Amino acid sequence: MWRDLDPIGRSASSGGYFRQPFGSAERECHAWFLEQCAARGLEVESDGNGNTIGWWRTGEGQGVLTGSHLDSVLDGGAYDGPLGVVSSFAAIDLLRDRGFVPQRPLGVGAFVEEEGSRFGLACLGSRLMTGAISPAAAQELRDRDGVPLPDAMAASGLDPSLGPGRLLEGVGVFVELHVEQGRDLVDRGAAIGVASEIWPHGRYRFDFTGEANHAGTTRMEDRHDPMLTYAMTAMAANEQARASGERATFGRIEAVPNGTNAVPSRVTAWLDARCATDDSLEKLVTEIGRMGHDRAGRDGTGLSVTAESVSARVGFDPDLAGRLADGHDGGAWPIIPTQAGHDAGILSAAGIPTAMLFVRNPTGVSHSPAEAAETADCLAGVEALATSLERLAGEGATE
Ligand code: HGY
Ligand code: MN
Ligand code: MN
Repeated sequence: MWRDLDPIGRSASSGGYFRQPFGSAERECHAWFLEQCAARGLEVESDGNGNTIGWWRTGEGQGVLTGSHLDSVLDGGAYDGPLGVVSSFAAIDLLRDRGFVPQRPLGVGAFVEEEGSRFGLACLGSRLMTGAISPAAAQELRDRDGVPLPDAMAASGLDPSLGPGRLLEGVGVFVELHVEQGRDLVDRGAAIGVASEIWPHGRYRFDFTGEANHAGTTRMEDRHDPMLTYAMTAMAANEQARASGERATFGRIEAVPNGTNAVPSRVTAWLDARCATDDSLEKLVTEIGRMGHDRAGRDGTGLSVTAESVSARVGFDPDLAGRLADGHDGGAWPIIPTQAGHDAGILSAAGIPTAMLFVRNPTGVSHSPAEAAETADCLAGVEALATSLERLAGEGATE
């Protein structure tokens, strides 16, 4: 399965992946997902948002859902998302090899646009599925070329009918396996971990406006340069986050007209901020905005800040996390926080009992072509997921 996915959407120059939702590469991954469901006799259900679940329909009652996402960030790694999906199919194969018969249905899900890398809103598919975003608001989303979400879906052959469908009706619990995006497990010498929480995090668009002018003839003191205000704001964000042990990143920027010999008229930059509490996230972003406005006042430029995607803190069900983490030969799996958002966070916030399993990432690097995981740890992840599914769907599994 891993070899099937390897070449899809992979850049020959960087080795990174470009699997943006409803683009050809991501749709090829989705076709692969349907093939894997068919090969295992899983009954496929989809909603009008592009989310899909393949069900092993045995037993009765609310099902146990696993799975993850197949889309990537721009120039992303191979594991973020797909490792959870491939491990879900492999765990089902392992359970079947062991003659395990689930007492309740087992599903493998693939949620669209988890990264928000095309339409700017993280976990768009799972947010639509749970009603965390309204269809009306989702219809307003556009990609960088101005293509509206419904048009992008229709162009890929989907009939967009956005909003909460019935996909979650049969779901009693969700467990998502994901490559760790950090070094906690490698520093602990542990191959598998369980998530305790997801930090609150958000994405904010900073619009800096200035005065276009000649790069050579305009004296420095006569300029109203939005690039300068942006640069000082980026410095301030970095200093603020360092001071409080939090995270602030400007990773995306657009300058207009983006000319080499002109002072720009406008600079748009996106801040990704992540903090341990909702309150400290609010404080950090407010402070960065304040410092940006202060600098704009000195540069004679303008600034407006717009929150584009905000995810509140998610505390996963501690009993469920403990049930999955305990009772293993090598000792209990560590229960650790993450600063990375996930569909599991959205389903948990929607009230579905949810857990996450992490697979050790030897470097901690993610959202990069260099993202990697050892095969032995990935196989340990399949075993861990199979064991977890057994506990959740086996004999005497409680609701
Ligand atoms: O950006 C994130 O936190 C996640 O990797 N989508
Ligand atoms: Mn992910
Ligand atoms: Mn990611």
